[in-house]
Amino acid sequence: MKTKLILCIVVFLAFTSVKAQHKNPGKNNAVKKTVQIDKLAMANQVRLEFLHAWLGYKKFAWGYDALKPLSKTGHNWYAHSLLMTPVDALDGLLIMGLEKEAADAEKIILDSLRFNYDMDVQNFEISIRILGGLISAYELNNNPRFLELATDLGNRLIKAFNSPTGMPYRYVNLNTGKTKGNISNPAEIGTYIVEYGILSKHTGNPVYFETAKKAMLALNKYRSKINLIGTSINVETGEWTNTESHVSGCIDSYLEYLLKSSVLFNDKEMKQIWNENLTAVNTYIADEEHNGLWYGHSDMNTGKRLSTSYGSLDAFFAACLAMGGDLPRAEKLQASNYKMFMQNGIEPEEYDYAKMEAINPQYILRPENLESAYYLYNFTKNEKYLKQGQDMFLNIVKYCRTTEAYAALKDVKTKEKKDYMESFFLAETLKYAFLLFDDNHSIDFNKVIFNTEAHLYKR
Ligand code: DMJ
Repeated sequence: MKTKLILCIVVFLAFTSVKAQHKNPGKNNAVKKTVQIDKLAMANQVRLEFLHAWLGYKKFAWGYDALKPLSKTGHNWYAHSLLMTPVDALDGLLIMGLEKEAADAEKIILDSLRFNYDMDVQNFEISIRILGGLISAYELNNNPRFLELATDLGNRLIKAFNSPTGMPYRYVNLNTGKTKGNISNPAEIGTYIVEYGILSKHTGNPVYFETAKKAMLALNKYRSKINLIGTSINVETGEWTNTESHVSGCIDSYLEYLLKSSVLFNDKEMKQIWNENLTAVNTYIADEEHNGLWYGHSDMNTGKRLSTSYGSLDAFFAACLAMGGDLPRAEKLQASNYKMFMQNGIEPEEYDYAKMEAINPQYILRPENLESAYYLYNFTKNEKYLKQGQDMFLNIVKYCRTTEAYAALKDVKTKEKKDYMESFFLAETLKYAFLLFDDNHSIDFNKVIFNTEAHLYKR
């Protein structure tokens, strides 16, 4: 069983790995001479820190959704655990070659994860973390029980889409299918097509892909005359309840999934919608300030600037721009991302780029800045992105590490810690850091795609 698992991972990684040298030997020899970062040492250090955080979870919160690293206890999102941290961490453990730990994660998932609970769950979060993680686990180890779990969960979550418009409600009861939360937002409406599309591929049942796409098309119908979307919308009527447009939380991953679904499924309709949204975003949301390129907030109907607010979530957009082919803008935005991160050593949740000061000073171990450094490095091979990644990662170690794991920060200025370690710290932040430095498993973007929680799938 173990040999079979290792064999599958090796085959998967061989399938996805195209070392940069193979693609362009001349260019990469040149890069090699000037590289000052010891990538191997950095990859090893990230792996050790991943293990440190994971072992903290295991020691104090095994079986719970997440670790509270200061009180050293476990935390569940709902009445019953959905094993969020093991599911989110599993593909990272496999990619980093932490086989014994991966086996323990697999065992607890296969032994005890179940979904037949009378419990309202947030459709978006459970989809990107749990459904997304289970599908990735299935692709990595081919164990049909992961696909069974994913299909069971998908069949429960899909009931959330049962609204007059086809846009999903925010919450769904896993047992009864009863929904609630008719005021939703583009991210929670349109971040399913990657997971659902791949579930359709593996099960042969098109309903998941079709349902997710229908919701995106419904949302697209309500965009403004200038092609912008707002922050919140009623999924029953299509009426906007907040018309502020931006690329931040509540909108971010909808844009990401327009682009990723167009690539993953070669979907022309999604490609066109992505292009139209992107043009509007670059016209009305982008903001060239004295200190660089940023994306602020504007009214979706008039395009009028409402605020110069940016933040750690917005940092993902540099990766999107790069993947969409706009490297000049992507590189400019990543320069701003890095500036925001390093100003206090760690980036704040929300940042006023005109005043260059934190609006919301906390840092909850978010990945987006490292994610964008990783994408930019992959597309440009410019070693400055290795340096950015190294600086950001080492500062996270410096300020967020605890004796037993990692903790969020209440304030990036005081560095006072907060008693929570999000599962995405393992699923995304440390995975992107590892992949940035790791040469053996470097991912060829033409062969894999990441969901918004950094779970990776074959294209
Ligand atoms: C993750 O859960 C996902 O990346 C999501 O799209 C928004 N951001 C968090 C991590 O910051």
